[in-house]
Amino acid sequence: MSASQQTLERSNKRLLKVLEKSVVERPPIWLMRQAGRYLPEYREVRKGAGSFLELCYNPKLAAEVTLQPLRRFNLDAAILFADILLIPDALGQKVSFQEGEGPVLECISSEAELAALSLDNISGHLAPVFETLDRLKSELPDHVALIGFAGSPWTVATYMVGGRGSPDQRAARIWAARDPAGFQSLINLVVDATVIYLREQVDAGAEVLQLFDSWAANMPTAEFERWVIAPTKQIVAALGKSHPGVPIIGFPRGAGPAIPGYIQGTGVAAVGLDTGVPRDWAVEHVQPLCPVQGNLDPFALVAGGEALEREARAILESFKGGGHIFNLGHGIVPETPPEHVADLVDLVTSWQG
Ligand code: 1CP
Repeated sequence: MSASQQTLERSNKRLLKVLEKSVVERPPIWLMRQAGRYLPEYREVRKGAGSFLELCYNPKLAAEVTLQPLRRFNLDAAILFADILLIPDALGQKVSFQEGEGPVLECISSEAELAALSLDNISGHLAPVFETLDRLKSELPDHVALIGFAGSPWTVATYMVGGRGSPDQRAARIWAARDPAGFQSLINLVVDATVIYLREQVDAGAEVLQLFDSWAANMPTAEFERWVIAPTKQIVAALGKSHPGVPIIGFPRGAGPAIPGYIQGTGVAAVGLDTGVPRDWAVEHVQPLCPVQGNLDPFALVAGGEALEREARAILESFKGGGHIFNLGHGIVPETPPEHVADLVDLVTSWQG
């Protein structure tokens, strides 16, 4: 493909345009967890797929559930159907998903236990994910961008150490405080695995990457710099070297006033804002640094009607002066009526700022 064709192809995609800092007439929209249990057709595929991990490692079905929301809604991006916990699984840690309970992992609590994990089979183990991307590449409409993703090392490590999601990530926080050098070895391993994983996602067709740092809240400044910013910076730099021009969206959920330092310290191309970030503050302190994504309360999407319309319009108005990608402040919850998603997508795609 010639350079001019490449430019043409990219320029069809509103999400890529915003990430390249071009001006667009309305923001692109995609939604975190746009594939998932709120869609009856997802529940149907999920029932027949075996375990949740089996669904993630089945390229045909994973591609199918990635495409389901795009058949219903006029979204500007598809996000690979996978999970942030495929990395510990690929490293050799036992991961399972308990029905109605979320993920359960066999905990790692010391540097010695890291010896059981290995980078050797990352690519082989995750090959089905790359095949999912390869299938999606040829099936997406021209204007739809393909997003790959991984968890950020800190968030992935909180699950590896704690064995499950927790409100305060205490197991990882305590290990990091008690034995920073040992915990650093775990973070380094996850950084290396994530770089391999994301590089192969791009080779397989991902055009944008997102790093989910779901548990980046409430960290003391020095810990935030060491465990959130530094590993993210390493990943951004490594991808920038091997795959220049592929934008990475960082989502340090709950980081609040640390967000500007996160952007400057990591070099991410855009940043996700959770629902708690005040918009006026973000317009002044975040949007001048990079495009912003998100902020809509997932529960406004459950409520629908006037509450949804009011919130969505307020976000569109707030961010219309700079780079903006419309999204939620966290993932769609299972009780969301799909009709409300249709209403939201109609509102955003017909909006004329
Ligand atoms: O049975 C089911 O269907 C399980 C529900 C589910 C789904 C649909 C899980 C279990 N993971 C996923 C897919 C998923 N996970 C995607 C797919 C793409 C899309 O957005 O449509 C993505 C991007 C993720 C990312 C992910 N997994 C995160 C980061 C985002 C976030 O929500 O904060 C996290 C923390 C996970 C772990 C995880 N996987 C699943 C659950 C229930 C959880 C969270 C558990 C907890 O609260 O700690």
